[in-house]
Amino acid sequence: MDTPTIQGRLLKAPENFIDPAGVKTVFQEAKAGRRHFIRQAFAAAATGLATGTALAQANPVPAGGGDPNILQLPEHTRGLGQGVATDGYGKPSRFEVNVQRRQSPGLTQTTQSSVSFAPLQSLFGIVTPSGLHFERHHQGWWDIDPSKHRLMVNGLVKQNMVFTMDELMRLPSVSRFHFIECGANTGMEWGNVAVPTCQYSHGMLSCSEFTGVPLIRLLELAGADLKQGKFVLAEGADGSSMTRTIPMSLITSGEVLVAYGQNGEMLRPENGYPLRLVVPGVQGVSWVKYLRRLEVGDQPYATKDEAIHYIDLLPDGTHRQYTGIQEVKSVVTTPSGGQVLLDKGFYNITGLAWSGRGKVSRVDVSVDGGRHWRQARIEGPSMSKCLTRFNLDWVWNGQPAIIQSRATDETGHVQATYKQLRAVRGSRSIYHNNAIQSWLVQENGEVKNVQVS
Ligand SMILES: Nc1nc2c(c(=O)[nH]1)N[C@H]1C(S)=C(S)[C@@H](COP(=O)(O)O)O[C@H]1N2
Ligand SMILES: [Mo]
Repeated sequence: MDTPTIQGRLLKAPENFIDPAGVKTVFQEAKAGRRHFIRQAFAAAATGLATGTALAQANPVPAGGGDPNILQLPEHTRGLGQGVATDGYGKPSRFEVNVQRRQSPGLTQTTQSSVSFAPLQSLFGIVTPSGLHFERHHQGWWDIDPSKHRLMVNGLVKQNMVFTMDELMRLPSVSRFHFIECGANTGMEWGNVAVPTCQYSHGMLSCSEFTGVPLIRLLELAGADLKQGKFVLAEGADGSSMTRTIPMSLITSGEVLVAYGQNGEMLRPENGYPLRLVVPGVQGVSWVKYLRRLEVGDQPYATKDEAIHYIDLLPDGTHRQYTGIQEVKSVVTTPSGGQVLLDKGFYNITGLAWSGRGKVSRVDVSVDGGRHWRQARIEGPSMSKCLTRFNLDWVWNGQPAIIQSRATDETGHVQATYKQLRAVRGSRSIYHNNAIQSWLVQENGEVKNVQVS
């Protein structure tokens, strides 16, 4: 595992880690240094004349003369900054280099059939920057030439149709914010605690503004038989032959999009450029990337990715199929596993909540392992089938604390405890684990992933 403890803010760096100016220092400064720094600055200004010589030595006299008795100013205040467009496509600050999507070593044999997890603990608000969007590929990603890409619509239609990207992009478009969560997110935690951080426990989750054409428009153009045609098969153009059955009821509601846009620009290649299906509320596998074909049919297709994969193993040994909706779920992202609270005192407990059935209506937070709950503030837009940010004020008294969040959605579904979930689903499943997550804050400030029975 590459530098496993460096996941983002509030993290203590391991001994051998050379922190360029690290986020940790920001917090240390906030704790002890800032007032001291201000006091020093004032003292220097007041004794300006007396310390004039020392300052003049430390501070070069500007070319062409000038007052040497000025405060010691940093280079970025005295010098000339960089010009525009040195980076035609901008990048994050070099100080943010530890905010990365990461793989879980040993999870898969090849990186082409693997997952990278989004660094949820380092993100603000609800939008996942496109470069940090989690990735899940069954056979590697491609950067497909959009001028050569085609989308075919066939099956129970009057007229088979083939669209070019240009043709699709001439149609009226919509833009909507939605989360995408892999059905296997949190899947490693079914039996016991397995991973250290929320990046690994919940990071197969991202949220973007997607732009595209409602799939129903394309079906109308092709004259689809919406009486007989109860399902649509979606097929990707990569070697994984990713094929999924989408129920027509989701499509006629206008929610399912054939999308080319993500956060204001074209989709990233890793996320399906130039075209992917967006199926709000439904597990990621149905969001077929490199989308090349849609077939209207009268029954589910029972493809490999729905007959034998993405199914729920139940305690009696049977499997459940076609359980694609991502039920109500939430996770506290700070404080979370791998982070370190530097001192007791005030903290903003913050996290994300979402539901595949609609809006999140309420989030409760406990700091004592579920004995008492306080209602968290839901911040900013609370949209349907979209990530929702919640915050709660908390003063840590330095004692061990177990932090949990419990979300409720607008249909009344409430997130279950592990005990409740395992009673119904067992502990050997992979998919659709939406249990309440617990983080233990230890006396030394270190935060650990734990499960409360
Ligand atoms: N064509 C194609 N579509 C695909 C996949 C794939 O491997 N190939 N993986 C699926 C799975 S399992 C998930 S969780 C999501 C992941 O989307 P992302 O890589 O944009 O995060 O894409 C889905 N669509
Ligand atoms: Mo997935």
